[in-house]
Amino acid sequence: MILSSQKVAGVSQTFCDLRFEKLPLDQHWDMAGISVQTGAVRPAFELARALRSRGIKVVLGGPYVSIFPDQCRDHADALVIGEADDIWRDVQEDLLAGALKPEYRVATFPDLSIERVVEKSALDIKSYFTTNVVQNTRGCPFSCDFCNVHVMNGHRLRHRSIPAVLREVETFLKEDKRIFFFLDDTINADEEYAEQLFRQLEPFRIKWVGQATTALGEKPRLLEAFARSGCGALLIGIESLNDGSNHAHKKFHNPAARSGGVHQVYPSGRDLRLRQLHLRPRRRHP
Ligand code: B12
Ligand code: SF4
Repeated sequence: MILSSQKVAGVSQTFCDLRFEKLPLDQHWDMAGISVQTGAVRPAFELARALRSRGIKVVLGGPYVSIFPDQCRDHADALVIGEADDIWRDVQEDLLAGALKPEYRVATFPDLSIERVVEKSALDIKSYFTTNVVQNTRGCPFSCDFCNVHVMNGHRLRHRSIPAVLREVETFLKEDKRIFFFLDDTINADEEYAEQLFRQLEPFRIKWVGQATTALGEKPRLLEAFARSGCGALLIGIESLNDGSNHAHKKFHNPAARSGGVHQVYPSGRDLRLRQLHLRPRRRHP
């Protein structure tokens, strides 16, 4: 959605979600961009080969490409290394000019406080459980050694402006009234920002899910703001209840000692699983 909203005159973009669509290989495009996650490297490279054998230029981007560009070079005409929000336009312009470069490396993390309007026009809305996916912040202050987010998006939390998020929610609601997924890796990482944002989201009367840490259990004001703004569930990553194991993997939040906090967040004590906890806020739209 973010990249297909970066429009260049003379270029039209279509989107194919390979999770449930088959790529119509009988059609011709000048270029195909493939988003590569680590678990999908092999099919991504196979697809790249098939497209290139048909004379279609292939650009690879996404987490795997940004972290392991050397492993990807042979499989693409161009690589985009890093967050492509501002560089995708350059790639399209170079394609038009017949001057595609082998590598586009994003020098600095995009400044998220600059408003970039995100459109859903490339999506077939009815094919999804919801298309209301919104990212308020990017980056992660933590350094869990099994995770690429802090490598790919940096340790500093970058925020979108609250008015820009509110405008996006308002616009998205016109096309799709279903639940929102706030994609932030830790929705409570900046508690002040989160409280302000979710208090201002209350009037929209949305339902939403997100990802949080157990620190939330010790923040009743923030929890209340989440509940009142329509929070239906939060995913919390608890890889182990053994702090020795957690610390060996540089995971220091969600410690076992905070299980009291977890009970505060989850008063029913139900739905406790090792990887995810589902939050049931006590009050919703009183
Ligand atoms: C939301 C989310 C999901 C949702 C997606 C919902 C939806 N409809 O969008 C769900 C729950 C379905 C999901 C599932 C999975 N996810 Co997930 N998910 C995320 C999360 C939290 C946000 C993704 C996102 O939208 N980010 C915001 C956008 C702006 O960032 P981005 O995707 O990186 O894209 C930027 C750049 O990478 C680049 N870029 C990306 N693609 C491309 C393509 C081209 C051509 C170009 C030029 C540039 C480019 O430009 C973009 C703009 O800056 C990320 C963590 C994160 N912070 O990114 C994990 C993450 C992407 N998920 C991950 C994983 C492992 C999975 C699963 C495999 C989990 C599993 N075991 O089932 C599945 C895979 C599903 C699938 N087949 O795609 C990993 C990937 C790790 C890796 N090294 O590849 C991540 C990074 C989390 C982590 N660190 O573990 N996920
Ligand atoms: S807190 Fe989450 S996003 Fe941040 S480094 Fe750890 S696992 Fe990754």
